[in-house]
Amino acid sequence: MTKKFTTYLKEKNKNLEKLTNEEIYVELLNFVKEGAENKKKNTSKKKVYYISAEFLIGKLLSNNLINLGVYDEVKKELAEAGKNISEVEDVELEPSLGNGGLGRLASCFIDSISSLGINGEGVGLNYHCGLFKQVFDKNQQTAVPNFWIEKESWLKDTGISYDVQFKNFTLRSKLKRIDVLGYNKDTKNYLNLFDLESVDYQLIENGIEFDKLEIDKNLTLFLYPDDSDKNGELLRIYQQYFMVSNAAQLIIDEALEKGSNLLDLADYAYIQINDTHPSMVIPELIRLLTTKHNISFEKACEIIKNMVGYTNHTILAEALEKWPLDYLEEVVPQIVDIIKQLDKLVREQYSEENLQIIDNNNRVHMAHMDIHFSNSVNGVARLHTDILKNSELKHFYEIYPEKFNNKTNGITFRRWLEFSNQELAEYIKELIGDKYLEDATELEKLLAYVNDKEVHKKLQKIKYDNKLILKKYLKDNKNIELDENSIIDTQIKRFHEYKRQQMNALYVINKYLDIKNGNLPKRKVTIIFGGKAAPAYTIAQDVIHLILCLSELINNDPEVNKYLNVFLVENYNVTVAEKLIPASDISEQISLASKEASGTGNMKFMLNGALTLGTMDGANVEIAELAGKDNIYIFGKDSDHIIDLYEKEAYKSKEYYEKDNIKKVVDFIVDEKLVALGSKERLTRLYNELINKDWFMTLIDFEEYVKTKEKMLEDYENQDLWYEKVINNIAKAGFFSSDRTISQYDEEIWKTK
Ligand code: 26Q
Repeated sequence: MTKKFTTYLKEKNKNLEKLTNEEIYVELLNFVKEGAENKKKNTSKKKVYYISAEFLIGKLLSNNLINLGVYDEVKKELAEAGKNISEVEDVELEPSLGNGGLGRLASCFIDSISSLGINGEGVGLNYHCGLFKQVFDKNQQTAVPNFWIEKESWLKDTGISYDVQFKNFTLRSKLKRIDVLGYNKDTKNYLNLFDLESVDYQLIENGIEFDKLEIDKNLTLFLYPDDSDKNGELLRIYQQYFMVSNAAQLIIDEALEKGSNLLDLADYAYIQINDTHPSMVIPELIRLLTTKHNISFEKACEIIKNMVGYTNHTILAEALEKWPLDYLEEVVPQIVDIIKQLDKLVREQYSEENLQIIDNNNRVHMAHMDIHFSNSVNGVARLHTDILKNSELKHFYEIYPEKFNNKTNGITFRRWLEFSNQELAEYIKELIGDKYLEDATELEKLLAYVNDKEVHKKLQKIKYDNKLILKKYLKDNKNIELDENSIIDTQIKRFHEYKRQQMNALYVINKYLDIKNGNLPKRKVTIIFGGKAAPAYTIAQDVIHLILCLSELINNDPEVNKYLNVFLVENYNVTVAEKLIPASDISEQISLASKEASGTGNMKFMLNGALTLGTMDGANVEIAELAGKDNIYIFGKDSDHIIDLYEKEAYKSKEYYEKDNIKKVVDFIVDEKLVALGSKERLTRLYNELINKDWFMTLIDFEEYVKTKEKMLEDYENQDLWYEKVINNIAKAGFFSSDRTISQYDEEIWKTK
C-alpha cells in the first residue's frame, strides 16, 4: 500500500486531529478496504474450500493493517495527531462467528492460506448474533444475544445468491464476503459467509430463546442453537444443509466458469471438512452432479472421493455427530436417498457394524461417511492422530491406512505475536532480525541468548509492561483489579469437564485453606479463568459457579487476598485472549490425557513467554519435546493409562476422595462459607458429581498437579532460571506457526500448486 492514511484523509478533506475515535475507525476501515481493492484475487486453477461452522476471526482492523504492512506507520500518524491506535481498536466489535478452538484454528488457517499465496477460501454462515454473550449474575453464567454486525463493517455484499431447497420450502441465500489479506502478498482470498435476507431479531426473547420453528427467520441467527430438544436438532440440520448446499453450488459454479466439465472437478476444487458439521456436502455434491449435470452416481462418487478431506477435532463420543435418518428425512429428503446408496456401497464391501454409515438404530454417522468418501482423514496433533489410528478409528485405519495423516495445529504469529505482543515482537527483531515473520523457525536463533542475563531482564520488563496493559484493560472493561506484581496463572478455554477447570478450582481451595492455616506463599499468585459453558451443559455451569463463588470469597478476604486472587473474566473472546496471553506467566493446559485433541492456546502462551503446566495431552506432547522437559511442567497419568482405565471401567473417584488431603479440599465445595455466596443446589450437585462419578477423572491427577504447580511457583523465585526456560520456549515455538501447518495441508492433501 503506497498511500499514507493522512493523505487518504486529506483527499477526503478530513483532518485526523478533529476526528473522534469512532470516526477514525470508520475511516481506517474504508482505508483498508481501498487497500484490499488494489490486491488481485488469487485465481490459480485449483482452489481449496475450507468449510467450517465456525470462524472465530477476532477484530480485523489491526490484523489487516499489519498484513498490509502499514500498521506501524498508521500508529505513528495517529500518535502525531494525538490519537491512540488502541483506543481506535476498541471501537470495533468483535465478530461472533465462532465458539472455540476449531473456529479459531479456521481463522488462523485462512490467514496463513492467504499469506502463503495459496488459492483457498473459508466457507461458513453469517450468524447475526453468533455465539451468546456471557453475563454473570448472582455468580452464575447467563446468556444474552451478541449483536456484532454494525452498519460499517468488513462484510461486503456480492450479489451472489442460491436457492436452497428444503422439504417444505425453498430459501434464497445471500453471499457476504470478508477479504482475507495475506501478510506481505499482492493477492487476496475471501471468507464466504452465507446468509438470509429474512432473518428476524424480533424472534428473540428472554436471553437467547427464540422460536425454533420459523426457519426463514432464525436460520442464521445463532451459532449452535440449543439442541437439547428435537426442534433444536432439526434447526442444526437446517443450518448445516444451508451451509453446504450453498458451498456446493458455489464450488460447481466457480469450476464451470474456469472451464471444468465437472468430470474433472477434482482438478479445480478441494474441500476440507472441518469436523463433521459440513459433512452433508458429500451427498449434496453427489446430488448436484447426478441430478443437474447428468453424471452417473458411480462417477460422481469417484469424483468426490478425490476432492474431499476430513479433519477430526475430537474423540469425545458426544461431539461425533450421528443424525437420525428420520430427522434428515424431515428436513432434506433429497439427500436421504443418496446417503442410503452410500451406505449400501459400504455394506457391499464391509460387513462389520462399526464401519457402517447408517447404524442399527437408523442413525447416520457423519464421520463414517466422511472417512469412506474422502481421500484424507487427519487428526490435529501427533498424539491425537495416533489415538485415532490405534483406538478410536482403528477399524477404519485398518482398511484405509493411506488416508490417515497428522497435521499438528498451528497459530498465526501475525495476530498472536506481532499484534498482541508488540513490545516482545520489537525486541525479537532487535535480537535476531525480522526474518522470523516469513520463516518462524528463525526464532531458534534466540537460543544464543538463553544464558544472557541482560536478555532475561528485558523479557522480565516486557512481561511486566504487558501486565500493566492487562491491568488497565481489566479495570476499564471487566471491573477487575489486577495486581501487576503477582504471578499470573491463566486458564482460558471453553468450560468442559475434560479440560478440568474444576481441578484448578480445587487447587484454589487448597491454596486458600493453606493460607488460612498460616502457610503463606512467598509471592502473590493471581489465578485467572476465562471461558463460556454451553447453556445446556449443567456441570460446566456448576464449575463456573464454583469459581465465581471462590473468587468472591477470596478476593474479599483481607487475610487471603494479599497472597491470592481469583478472577473469572466475563465474556472471554479473542480480544480478551490477546490481552491475557502476553501478560501470563503460567499456561494451564491440564486436560485429562487423551481428551484434548490438540489445543492451540498452549501454543500462543508458549510463543508469548509463559511456561506450560500441563498433562501429556494433545499438542502439549510436542511442546514438551521441542522445548525440552526441563522447560515445561508436566504431570499426571498418560493417555495409555487413561484409555486403559476407561476400557476396564476401573476409575473410582471415591477411592481418591477418601485420601485425607483431597477429602478436605473437595468437601469445601459445600462449606457454608461458599454456600452462603451461591446456590446450594449447584454446589452440591458438583460435589456429588466429583465424588460419585467424575467421568473425566479430576481426582486422579490432583495431588501431582498441586505438587507441580508448587514447584513452578518456587522456580519462579529464581528469575534467571525462569527466563532461561522462557527463551527456550519462544525459540522453539516456530514449529507451531500455522504457516507450517498450512504448507503441510497444501503439499500433502490439497495439492493446489
Ligand atoms: C457437536 C454436536 C452437536 C452440537 C455441537 C457439536 C460441536 C460443536 C463444536 C462439536 C465440536 C465443537 C468444537 C470443537 C472444538 O473446538 N475442538 C477443538 O479443536 C481445536 C482445533 O483443532 C483443538 O485444538 C482442540 O483440542 C479441540 O477441542
